[in-house]
Amino acid sequence: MNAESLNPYLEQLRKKDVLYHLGLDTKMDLKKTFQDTKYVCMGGSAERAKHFARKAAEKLGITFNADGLRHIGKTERFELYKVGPVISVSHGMGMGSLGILLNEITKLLYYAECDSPLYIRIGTSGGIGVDPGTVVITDKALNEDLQSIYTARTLVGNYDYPTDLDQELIKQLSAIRTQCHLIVGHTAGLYGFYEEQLREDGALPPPYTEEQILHALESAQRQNVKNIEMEAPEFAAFCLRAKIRAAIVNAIIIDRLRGDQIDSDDPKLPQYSDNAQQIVLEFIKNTEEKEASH
Ligand code: R2B
Ligand code: URA
Repeated sequence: MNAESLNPYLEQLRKKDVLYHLGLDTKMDLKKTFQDTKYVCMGGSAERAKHFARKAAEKLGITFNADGLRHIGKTERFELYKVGPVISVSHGMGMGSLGILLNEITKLLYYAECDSPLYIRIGTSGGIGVDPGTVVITDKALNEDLQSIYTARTLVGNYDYPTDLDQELIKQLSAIRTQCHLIVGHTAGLYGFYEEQLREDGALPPPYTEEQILHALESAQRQNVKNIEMEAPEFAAFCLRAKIRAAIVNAIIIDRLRGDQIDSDDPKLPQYSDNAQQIVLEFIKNTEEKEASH
């Protein structure tokens, strides 16, 4: 990790720091388990984190001992797996939850003396005029004003941070060929799923009209916003501040120009999130092969 961009107090904390939500602490041999981490892949759900860990093992030809694939730490809040150079971990939904995971996983890797891991969010999202099944690589992570800014709202005031992503990584990821449709575009990350994303199917009466919804979605579409989710600005801003190379790869699971409801009986739903995972798996495999041949 890039120590200069992290909290100088960590060196003192190293003696005893509890990574409470991960169920890990600095009394454990973090170096042994995590020092060789090269890719930290995260998404909302624990089930998808486990699925990705299994797929990563298959892709990299890693076999397990008799107890099979086991999570590390506790699973009350997040679920974390380590497979070769890959951490696969869930971050829950939204920027509140993601922020906790980003802080604790980054401290973990700092304590483990891990060199320069790459962070990739592999998530789901609602498309704007984009078909379900498509995968979007984010080139700009935008807030609700469609600006490349993440605002940390604190008790002493608000702090704005830029959300620039690694353009080289975007290029590398968008060159990956799988059977799914892959596009590059802007992603808006909002603080809620229902009202903030202009849904009409929340529990409370929507304060906006259908005309306003359509106007806002179409205006975002004209500004190259391809999808909407709940984590992009914080993820991008955190990684930029910490000098961690990072990318966001989201599957589209619904086109918001066609409705609000995600059909959980749709047999294609698991395939949609698999599409995003496959691109990242292919990227990891290619990177590993390239490095091995040098
Ligand atoms: C996408 O999906 C989740 C909400 O269903 C949220 O974590 C997100 O960004
Ligand atoms: N995740 C979101 O945040 N919004 C959607 O519409 C779909 C997935």
